[in-house]
Amino acid sequence: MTVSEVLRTQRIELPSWAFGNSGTRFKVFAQAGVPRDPYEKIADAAQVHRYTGVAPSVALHIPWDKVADYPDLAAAAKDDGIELGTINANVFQDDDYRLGSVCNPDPRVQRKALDHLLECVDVMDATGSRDLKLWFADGTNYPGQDSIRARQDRLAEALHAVYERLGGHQRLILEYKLFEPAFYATDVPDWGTAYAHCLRLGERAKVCVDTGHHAPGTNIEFIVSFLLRERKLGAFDFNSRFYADDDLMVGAADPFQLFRILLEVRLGGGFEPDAGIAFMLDQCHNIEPKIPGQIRSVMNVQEATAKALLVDVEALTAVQLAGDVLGANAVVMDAYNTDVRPLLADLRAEQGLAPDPMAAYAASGHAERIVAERIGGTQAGWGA
Ligand code: LRH
Ligand code: MN
Ligand code: MN
Repeated sequence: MTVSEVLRTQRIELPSWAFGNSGTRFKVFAQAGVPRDPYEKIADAAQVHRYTGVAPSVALHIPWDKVADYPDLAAAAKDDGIELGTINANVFQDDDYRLGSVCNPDPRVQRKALDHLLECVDVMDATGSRDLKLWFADGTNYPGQDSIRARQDRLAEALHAVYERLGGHQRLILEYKLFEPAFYATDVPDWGTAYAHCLRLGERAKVCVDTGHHAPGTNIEFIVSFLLRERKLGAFDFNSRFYADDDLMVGAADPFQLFRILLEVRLGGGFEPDAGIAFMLDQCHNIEPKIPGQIRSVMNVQEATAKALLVDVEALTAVQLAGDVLGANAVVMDAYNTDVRPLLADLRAEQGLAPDPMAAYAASGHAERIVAERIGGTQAGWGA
Protein backbone atom coordinates (compact mmCIF):
# COMPACT_ATOMS: atom_id res chain seq x y z
CA MET A 1 0.00 0.00 0.00
CA THR A 2 1.19 3.52 -0.74
CA VAL A 3 1.80 6.19 1.89
CA SER A 4 -1.46 7.98 1.18
CA GLU A 5 -3.46 4.74 0.93
CA VAL A 6 -2.39 3.75 4.44
CA LEU A 7 -3.01 7.24 5.80
CA ARG A 8 -6.44 7.33 4.19
CA THR A 9 -7.45 3.95 5.58
CA GLN A 10 -5.84 4.13 9.02
CA ARG A 11 -8.39 4.05 11.85
CA ILE A 12 -7.79 5.18 15.42
CA GLU A 13 -10.31 4.24 18.09
CA LEU A 14 -11.07 6.65 20.92
CA PRO A 15 -11.67 5.73 24.59
CA SER A 16 -15.00 6.93 26.01
CA TRP A 17 -13.27 7.62 29.32
CA ALA A 18 -11.02 10.27 27.76
CA PHE A 19 -14.04 12.59 27.64
CA GLY A 20 -14.99 12.27 31.31
CA ASN A 21 -13.26 14.02 34.18
CA SER A 22 -10.05 12.42 35.39
CA GLY A 23 -7.12 13.22 37.59
CA THR A 24 -4.65 11.70 39.95
CA ARG A 25 -5.21 10.27 43.40
CA PHE A 26 -4.47 13.81 44.62
CA LYS A 27 -7.16 15.74 42.74
CA VAL A 28 -9.64 15.53 39.90
CA PHE A 29 -10.06 18.94 38.26
CA ALA A 30 -13.61 19.09 36.89
CA GLN A 31 -14.04 20.79 33.52
CA ALA A 32 -17.16 22.63 32.36
CA GLY A 33 -19.10 20.96 29.54
CA VAL A 34 -17.90 17.44 30.31
CA PRO A 35 -20.35 14.62 29.36
CA ARG A 36 -22.88 13.42 31.90
CA ASP A 37 -23.62 10.04 30.34
CA PRO A 38 -22.37 7.62 27.67
CA TYR A 39 -24.50 9.32 25.00
CA GLU A 40 -22.71 12.62 25.55
CA LYS A 41 -19.31 10.87 25.55
CA ILE A 42 -20.19 9.42 22.17
CA ALA A 43 -21.25 12.83 20.90
CA ASP A 44 -17.83 14.18 21.92
CA ALA A 45 -15.99 11.30 20.26
CA ALA A 46 -17.95 12.08 17.08
CA GLN A 47 -16.50 15.60 17.14
CA VAL A 48 -12.98 14.16 17.05
CA HIS A 49 -13.90 12.08 14.01
CA ARG A 50 -15.59 15.03 12.37
CA TYR A 51 -12.34 17.03 12.32
CA THR A 52 -9.79 14.23 11.82
CA GLY A 53 -11.74 11.82 9.59
CA VAL A 54 -9.82 8.82 10.97
CA ALA A 55 -11.45 8.15 14.35
CA PRO A 56 -14.81 6.54 13.50
CA SER A 57 -15.23 4.37 16.60
CA VAL A 58 -15.30 4.69 20.35
CA ALA A 59 -14.41 2.05 22.92
CA LEU A 60 -16.68 1.51 25.91
CA HIS A 61 -15.72 0.60 29.46
CA ILE A 62 -18.28 -1.45 31.34
CA PRO A 63 -19.81 -0.56 33.82
CA TRP A 64 -18.66 3.06 33.36
CA ASP A 65 -20.67 3.12 30.13
CA LYS A 66 -23.48 0.87 31.25
CA VAL A 67 -26.80 1.73 29.61
CA ALA A 68 -30.20 0.07 29.62
CA ASP A 69 -30.31 -0.30 25.84
CA TYR A 70 -27.05 -0.95 23.96
CA PRO A 71 -28.59 -1.17 20.48
CA ASP A 72 -30.02 2.30 21.19
CA LEU A 73 -26.53 3.56 22.14
CA ALA A 74 -25.15 2.00 18.94
CA ALA A 75 -27.91 3.73 16.97
CA ALA A 76 -27.04 7.07 18.61
CA ALA A 77 -23.39 6.56 17.65
CA LYS A 78 -24.44 5.79 14.09
CA ASP A 79 -26.54 8.97 13.95
CA ASP A 80 -23.42 10.85 15.01
CA GLY A 81 -21.39 9.19 12.23
CA ILE A 82 -19.38 6.78 14.37
CA GLU A 83 -19.57 3.22 15.77
CA LEU A 84 -19.15 1.50 19.10
CA GLY A 85 -15.87 -0.40 19.21
CA THR A 86 -13.94 -2.43 21.74
CA ILE A 87 -15.62 -3.40 24.99
CA ASN A 88 -13.31 -2.98 27.99
CA ALA A 89 -14.18 -4.99 31.08
CA ASN A 90 -13.81 -3.51 34.52
CA VAL A 91 -13.04 -5.93 37.31
CA PHE A 92 -11.09 -3.51 39.46
CA GLN A 93 -13.50 -1.06 41.06
CA ASP A 94 -15.43 -3.04 43.57
CA ASP A 95 -14.65 -3.65 47.23
CA ASP A 96 -14.83 -7.37 46.52
CA TYR A 97 -11.69 -7.06 44.36
CA ARG A 98 -9.33 -6.09 47.18
CA LEU A 99 -7.39 -9.33 46.69
CA GLY A 100 -7.97 -9.53 42.96
CA SER A 101 -10.73 -10.49 40.55
CA VAL A 102 -10.42 -13.75 38.63
CA CYS A 103 -7.20 -14.55 40.56
CA ASN A 104 -8.80 -13.86 43.94
CA PRO A 105 -8.40 -16.75 46.42
CA ASP A 106 -12.15 -16.61 47.16
CA PRO A 107 -14.20 -18.66 44.65
CA ARG A 108 -17.19 -16.38 45.16
CA VAL A 109 -15.21 -13.34 43.98
CA GLN A 110 -13.68 -15.32 41.11
CA ARG A 111 -17.21 -16.19 39.98
CA LYS A 112 -18.42 -12.62 40.31
CA ALA A 113 -15.51 -11.37 38.16
CA LEU A 114 -16.05 -14.07 35.55
CA ASP A 115 -19.77 -13.26 35.42
CA HIS A 116 -18.88 -9.66 34.64
CA LEU A 117 -16.53 -10.72 31.84
CA LEU A 118 -19.26 -12.92 30.37
CA GLU A 119 -21.74 -10.07 30.68
CA CYS A 120 -19.30 -7.96 28.64
CA VAL A 121 -19.58 -10.52 25.84
CA ASP A 122 -23.36 -10.08 26.00
CA VAL A 123 -22.76 -6.35 25.58
CA MET A 124 -20.54 -7.08 22.55
CA ASP A 125 -23.34 -9.14 21.03
CA ALA A 126 -25.69 -6.18 21.47
CA THR A 127 -23.27 -3.54 20.16
CA GLY A 128 -21.75 -5.63 17.37
CA SER A 129 -18.25 -5.16 18.83
CA ARG A 130 -15.43 -7.39 17.69
CA ASP A 131 -13.00 -7.07 20.60
CA LEU A 132 -13.16 -7.72 24.31
CA LYS A 133 -10.23 -6.06 26.05
CA LEU A 134 -9.22 -7.55 29.37
CA TRP A 135 -6.95 -5.87 31.83
CA PHE A 136 -6.61 -7.29 35.32
CA ALA A 137 -5.56 -5.21 38.31
CA ASP A 138 -4.82 -8.55 39.97
CA GLY A 139 -1.64 -9.16 41.89
CA THR A 140 -0.16 -9.16 45.35
CA ASN A 141 1.54 -6.52 47.47
CA TYR A 142 3.64 -8.73 49.74
CA PRO A 143 5.80 -11.82 49.34
CA GLY A 144 3.83 -14.83 50.53
CA GLN A 145 0.48 -13.03 50.32
CA ASP A 146 -0.86 -15.61 47.85
CA SER A 147 0.44 -18.38 45.61
CA ILE A 148 1.78 -16.93 42.36
CA ARG A 149 1.24 -20.29 40.70
CA ALA A 150 -2.33 -20.82 41.92
CA ARG A 151 -3.22 -17.35 40.72
CA GLN A 152 -1.98 -18.25 37.23
CA ASP A 153 -4.19 -21.34 37.32
CA ARG A 154 -7.23 -19.27 38.27
CA LEU A 155 -6.43 -16.76 35.55
CA ALA A 156 -6.07 -19.44 32.89
CA GLU A 157 -9.37 -21.01 33.89
CA ALA A 158 -11.27 -17.71 33.69
CA LEU A 159 -9.70 -16.76 30.37
CA HIS A 160 -10.66 -20.14 28.99
CA ALA A 161 -14.30 -19.72 30.05
CA VAL A 162 -14.47 -16.28 28.42
CA TYR A 163 -12.80 -17.47 25.23
CA GLU A 164 -15.27 -20.34 24.95
CA ARG A 165 -18.17 -17.89 25.23
CA LEU A 166 -16.99 -15.68 22.32
CA GLY A 167 -18.72 -15.76 18.97
CA GLY A 168 -16.69 -16.86 15.93
CA HIS A 169 -15.92 -13.30 14.85
CA GLN A 170 -15.09 -12.00 18.32
CA ARG A 171 -11.63 -11.70 19.85
CA LEU A 172 -10.18 -11.69 23.34
CA ILE A 173 -7.46 -9.07 23.75
CA LEU A 174 -5.30 -9.48 26.84
CA GLU A 175 -3.53 -6.41 28.18
CA TYR A 176 -0.47 -6.57 30.43
CA LYS A 177 0.89 -4.02 32.84
CA LEU A 178 4.15 -4.01 34.74
CA PHE A 179 2.79 -2.88 38.09
CA GLU A 180 0.00 -0.90 39.77
CA PRO A 181 -2.22 -1.33 41.62
CA ALA A 182 -0.35 -4.43 42.80
CA PHE A 183 3.23 -3.61 43.71
CA TYR A 184 4.93 -6.91 44.51
CA ALA A 185 3.72 -9.36 41.84
CA THR A 186 1.23 -8.53 39.11
CA ASP A 187 -0.57 -11.51 37.58
CA VAL A 188 -0.22 -10.32 33.96
CA PRO A 189 2.89 -8.15 34.23
CA ASP A 190 4.40 -8.42 30.76
CA TRP A 191 3.92 -9.37 27.12
CA GLY A 192 5.40 -12.83 27.68
CA THR A 193 2.75 -13.76 30.24
CA ALA A 194 -0.02 -12.36 28.05
CA TYR A 195 1.42 -14.13 25.01
CA ALA A 196 1.64 -17.50 26.78
CA HIS A 197 -2.00 -17.31 27.92
CA CYS A 198 -3.17 -16.22 24.46
CA LEU A 199 -1.22 -18.99 22.78
CA ARG A 200 -3.03 -21.60 24.89
CA LEU A 201 -6.42 -20.01 24.24
CA GLY A 202 -6.24 -20.01 20.47
CA GLU A 203 -6.23 -18.01 17.26
CA ARG A 204 -8.65 -15.30 18.39
CA ALA A 205 -6.77 -14.43 21.57
CA LYS A 206 -4.28 -11.61 21.06
CA VAL A 207 -2.09 -9.31 23.10
CA CYS A 208 -2.68 -5.59 23.68
CA VAL A 209 0.40 -3.39 23.95
CA ASP A 210 -0.42 -0.38 26.13
CA THR A 211 2.57 1.88 25.56
CA GLY A 212 2.45 3.15 29.16
CA HIS A 213 2.73 -0.28 30.75
CA HIS A 214 6.47 -0.93 30.62
CA ALA A 215 9.54 -0.25 32.69
CA PRO A 216 11.52 2.83 31.61
CA GLY A 217 13.94 1.95 28.84
CA THR A 218 11.97 -1.07 27.58
CA ASN A 219 12.34 -1.54 23.84
CA ILE A 220 8.64 -1.58 22.98
CA GLU A 221 9.26 -1.79 19.25
CA PHE A 222 11.00 -5.12 19.78
CA ILE A 223 7.89 -6.44 21.54
CA VAL A 224 5.72 -5.15 18.69
CA SER A 225 7.93 -6.74 16.06
CA PHE A 226 7.99 -10.06 17.89
CA LEU A 227 4.24 -10.23 18.50
CA LEU A 228 3.46 -9.27 14.90
CA ARG A 229 5.75 -12.01 13.65
CA GLU A 230 3.88 -14.49 15.84
CA ARG A 231 0.50 -13.09 14.72
CA LYS A 232 -0.34 -12.34 18.33
CA LEU A 233 -0.49 -8.56 18.28
CA GLY A 234 -4.14 -7.59 18.58
CA ALA A 235 -4.25 -3.99 19.71
CA PHE A 236 -2.49 -0.90 20.94
CA ASP A 237 -3.52 1.28 23.82
CA PHE A 238 -1.62 4.42 22.87
CA ASN A 239 -0.56 7.01 25.39
CA SER A 240 2.65 8.60 26.63
CA ARG A 241 4.56 8.27 29.82
CA PHE A 242 7.36 10.09 31.56
CA TYR A 243 7.45 8.05 34.76
CA ALA A 244 4.79 5.35 35.03
CA ASP A 245 1.31 4.76 33.62
CA ASP A 246 0.88 8.49 33.04
CA ASP A 247 -1.82 8.23 30.33
CA LEU A 248 -0.64 11.47 28.71
CA MET A 249 -1.20 12.25 25.06
CA VAL A 250 0.42 9.76 22.71
CA GLY A 251 3.56 11.10 21.07
CA ALA A 252 3.94 13.83 23.69
CA ALA A 253 6.73 12.39 25.82
CA ASP A 254 8.71 10.59 23.13
CA PRO A 255 7.48 11.02 19.54
CA PHE A 256 10.58 9.19 18.32
CA GLN A 257 9.55 6.08 20.24
CA LEU A 258 6.09 6.26 18.70
CA PHE A 259 7.70 6.49 15.26
CA ARG A 260 9.92 3.47 16.00
CA ILE A 261 6.89 1.47 17.13
CA LEU A 262 4.90 2.37 14.03
CA LEU A 263 7.87 1.58 11.82
CA GLU A 264 7.88 -1.96 13.23
CA VAL A 265 4.12 -2.12 12.62
CA ARG A 266 4.77 -1.22 9.01
CA LEU A 267 7.69 -3.62 8.59
CA GLY A 268 5.63 -6.42 10.13
CA GLY A 269 2.67 -5.84 7.82
CA GLY A 270 0.52 -4.39 10.60
CA PHE A 271 -1.00 -1.69 8.38
CA GLU A 272 -2.35 -4.25 5.92
CA PRO A 273 -6.17 -4.34 6.05
CA ASP A 274 -6.28 -8.00 7.14
CA ALA A 275 -3.67 -7.61 9.91
CA GLY A 276 -6.41 -6.99 12.47
CA ILE A 277 -4.46 -4.55 14.63
CA ALA A 278 -6.75 -2.24 16.59
CA PHE A 279 -5.09 1.16 17.06
CA MET A 280 -6.66 2.68 20.12
CA LEU A 281 -5.97 5.61 22.41
CA ASP A 282 -6.06 4.97 26.15
CA GLN A 283 -5.61 8.37 27.71
CA CYS A 284 -6.91 10.73 30.34
CA HIS A 285 -6.84 14.49 29.91
CA ASN A 286 -6.46 15.72 33.45
CA ILE A 287 -5.52 19.35 32.86
CA GLU A 288 -6.02 19.98 29.13
CA PRO A 289 -9.39 20.21 27.33
CA LYS A 290 -10.54 16.77 26.36
CA ILE A 291 -11.83 16.96 22.78
CA PRO A 292 -8.81 18.99 21.56
CA GLY A 293 -6.59 16.60 23.55
CA GLN A 294 -8.02 13.68 21.58
CA ILE A 295 -7.73 15.54 18.26
CA ARG A 296 -4.07 16.35 18.98
CA SER A 297 -3.42 12.70 19.91
CA VAL A 298 -4.99 11.36 16.72
CA MET A 299 -2.82 13.80 14.75
CA ASN A 300 0.28 12.66 16.64
CA VAL A 301 -0.41 9.05 15.63
CA GLN A 302 -1.00 10.13 12.06
CA GLU A 303 2.24 12.11 11.93
CA ALA A 304 4.30 9.25 13.35
CA THR A 305 2.60 6.85 10.92
CA ALA A 306 3.38 9.10 7.96
CA LYS A 307 7.05 9.24 8.97
CA ALA A 308 7.17 5.46 9.37
CA LEU A 309 5.68 5.11 5.89
CA LEU A 310 8.30 7.44 4.42
CA VAL A 311 11.15 5.12 5.37
CA ASP A 312 12.64 3.83 2.12
CA VAL A 313 12.51 0.14 2.98
CA GLU A 314 14.26 -0.97 -0.20
CA ALA A 315 17.18 1.35 0.46
CA LEU A 316 17.17 0.33 4.12
CA THR A 317 17.37 -3.37 3.29
CA ALA A 318 20.21 -2.79 0.84
CA VAL A 319 22.36 -0.92 3.35
CA GLN A 320 21.47 -3.38 6.11
CA LEU A 321 22.62 -6.29 3.99
CA ALA A 322 25.79 -4.40 3.10
CA GLY A 323 26.49 -4.05 6.82
CA ASP A 324 26.39 -0.27 6.53
CA VAL A 325 25.44 0.65 10.08
CA LEU A 326 25.49 4.41 9.68
CA GLY A 327 23.81 4.26 6.27
CA ALA A 328 20.94 2.20 7.68
CA ASN A 329 20.46 4.53 10.59
CA ALA A 330 20.50 7.50 8.19
CA VAL A 331 17.67 6.03 6.10
CA VAL A 332 15.50 5.76 9.22
CA MET A 333 16.45 9.20 10.52
CA ASP A 334 15.81 10.86 7.16
CA ALA A 335 12.19 9.75 7.37
CA TYR A 336 11.84 10.72 11.01
CA ASN A 337 13.23 14.19 10.34
CA THR A 338 10.79 14.90 7.50
CA ASP A 339 8.05 17.43 8.23
CA VAL A 340 4.91 15.47 7.30
CA ARG A 341 2.42 18.12 8.35
CA PRO A 342 1.97 19.54 4.80
CA LEU A 343 1.38 16.01 3.47
CA LEU A 344 -1.32 15.36 6.06
CA ALA A 345 -2.91 18.77 5.50
CA ASP A 346 -3.15 18.01 1.76
CA LEU A 347 -4.65 14.62 2.46
CA ARG A 348 -7.31 16.17 4.69
CA ALA A 349 -8.13 18.79 2.09
CA GLU A 350 -8.53 16.00 -0.49
CA GLN A 351 -11.10 14.39 1.80
CA GLY A 352 -13.01 17.62 2.30
CA LEU A 353 -11.64 18.19 5.81
CA ALA A 354 -10.05 21.34 7.18
CA PRO A 355 -6.26 21.09 6.91
CA ASP A 356 -5.82 22.01 10.58
CA PRO A 357 -8.27 20.00 12.74
CA MET A 358 -7.29 21.80 15.97
CA ALA A 359 -8.05 25.22 14.51
CA ALA A 360 -11.23 23.99 12.83
CA TYR A 361 -12.58 22.57 16.09
CA ALA A 362 -11.67 25.73 18.00
CA ALA A 363 -13.48 27.84 15.39
CA SER A 364 -16.58 25.63 15.43
CA GLY A 365 -17.90 26.98 18.74
CA HIS A 366 -18.62 23.44 19.94
CA ALA A 367 -16.54 23.79 23.12
CA GLU A 368 -18.54 26.87 24.14
CA ARG A 369 -21.81 25.17 23.19
CA ILE A 370 -21.33 22.15 25.44
CA VAL A 371 -20.36 24.41 28.34
CA ALA A 372 -23.62 26.33 27.90
CA GLU A 373 -25.80 23.27 27.28
CA ARG A 374 -24.53 20.69 29.75
CA ILE A 375 -25.90 22.18 32.90
CA GLY A 376 -27.13 20.01 35.76
CA GLY A 377 -26.68 16.29 36.19
CA THR A 378 -23.46 14.58 37.26
CA GLN A 379 -20.39 14.76 35.09
CA ALA A 380 -18.87 11.49 34.02
CA GLY A 381 -15.59 10.76 35.69
CA TRP A 382 -13.01 8.03 35.79
CA GLY A 383 -15.16 5.50 37.53
CA ALA A 384 -18.61 6.70 36.52
C1 LRH B 1 -4.98 0.06 33.00
C2 LRH B 1 -5.55 0.55 31.71
C3 LRH B 1 -6.53 -0.46 31.10
C4 LRH B 1 -7.83 0.07 31.64
C5 LRH B 1 -7.63 1.55 31.42
C6 LRH B 1 -8.62 2.47 32.05
O1 LRH B 1 -3.97 0.90 33.47
O2 LRH B 1 -4.55 0.88 30.80
O3 LRH B 1 -6.49 -0.43 29.71
O4 LRH B 1 -8.93 -0.45 30.98
O5 LRH B 1 -6.32 1.74 31.92
MN1 MN C 1 -4.70 0.42 28.71
MN1 MN D 1 -2.95 1.95 31.81
